[in-house]
Amino acid sequence: MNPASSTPDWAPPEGGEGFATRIVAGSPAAAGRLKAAERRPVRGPDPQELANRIRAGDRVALARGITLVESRSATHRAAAEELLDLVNDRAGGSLRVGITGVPGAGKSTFIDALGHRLCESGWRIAVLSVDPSSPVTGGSILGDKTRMERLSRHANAFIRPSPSGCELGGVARRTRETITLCEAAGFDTVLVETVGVGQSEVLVRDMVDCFLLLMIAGAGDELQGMKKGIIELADLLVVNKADGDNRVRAEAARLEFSRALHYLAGREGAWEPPVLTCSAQTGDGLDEVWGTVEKFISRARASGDFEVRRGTQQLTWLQTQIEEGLREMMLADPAVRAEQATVVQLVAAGTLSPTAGARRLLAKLTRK
Ligand SMILES: Nc1nc2c(ncn2[C@@H]2O[C@H](COP(=O)(O)OP(=O)(O)O)[C@@H](O)[C@H]2O)c(=O)[nH]1
Ligand SMILES: [Mg+2]
Repeated sequence: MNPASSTPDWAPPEGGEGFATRIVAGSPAAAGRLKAAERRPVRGPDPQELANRIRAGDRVALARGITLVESRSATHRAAAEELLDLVNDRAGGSLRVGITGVPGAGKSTFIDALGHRLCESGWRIAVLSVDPSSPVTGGSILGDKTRMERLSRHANAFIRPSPSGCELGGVARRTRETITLCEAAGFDTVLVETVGVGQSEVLVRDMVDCFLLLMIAGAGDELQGMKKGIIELADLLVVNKADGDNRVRAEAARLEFSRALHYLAGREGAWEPPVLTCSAQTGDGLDEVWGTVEKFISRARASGDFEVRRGTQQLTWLQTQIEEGLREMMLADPAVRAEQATVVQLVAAGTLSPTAGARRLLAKLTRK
């Protein structure tokens, strides 16, 4: 159970051609790779054994299980689904908190400091990051590892960055399943770090119970732009780096954000997201931040909003899984594949409309 003595949790997903195989719609090369993957079945770990070990809190097994759900090989996918079924009764047991903010806002430092406090109080914390732009072997992941150094050494913590080279939707889809595995392993709090630069926070908002936006004073237009989209998703806003000379500016930013939030329509009767300040570096304000998260959750539980939100998230997941399944069926279908090149050519040449082309390919799938 000592993280220092086991396989590092932040290790890049090992082996498996699935990781190297990116299936690109319509690409004959991709179809070839898919065929090759089918011909050479990869022997994955036994789902039942993995499930037992994960349930027992074995973090090496948890890391393997996550690698399995992240894999793109068809063989691995089947094993991953079996594994998820085997632990499904333990799903939903954690408090899931999403943390977003522009790069450099201090998310990793914040999670390290907050997570460490929570671990010291006996909580078991899993940290997942959703950052498709981070190559595992360089840049921000190594930075994150350093910045979450204290937390990564704690026996109650488990840290897992997202795999490299994944497209955004894929990362978020697997993150949802990774949350389930962490819950099966007995983690009672899952913190999901996501970069506030695009679509990822919408996807992450869809899988957490509380969504926290970490901000900094004086980030200018970047933050002003964020006001439109991300601020409206947040359940709680925190201005970080309120330390030293920056305290006054952070407090001014807090007031400004409070005012901006107040003018956002459609929040009557609902929870009005509080705006707090903290310093991830000194630890000032972190207890208040967590206290507010807990208050938000207990209010949501009392009002029934908690269950409604989780229920909606389950349905969104169902929908996503169906869409993914359909896409995979399309890509793997021999009749569709045989017709695809012709349709692509005709549409590119302007002879066939995209709508008619899509219908022609879909008809191949439905005529079974
Ligand atoms: N002064 C100060 N610096 C901080 C604080 N939190 C983070 N930083 C620094 O801000 C930089 C970016 O932090 P990081 O956690 O990597 O941000 P992320 O990109 O949002 O994960 C690092 O140099 C941190 O040391 C804070 O509360 N106060
Ligand atoms: Mg970070």
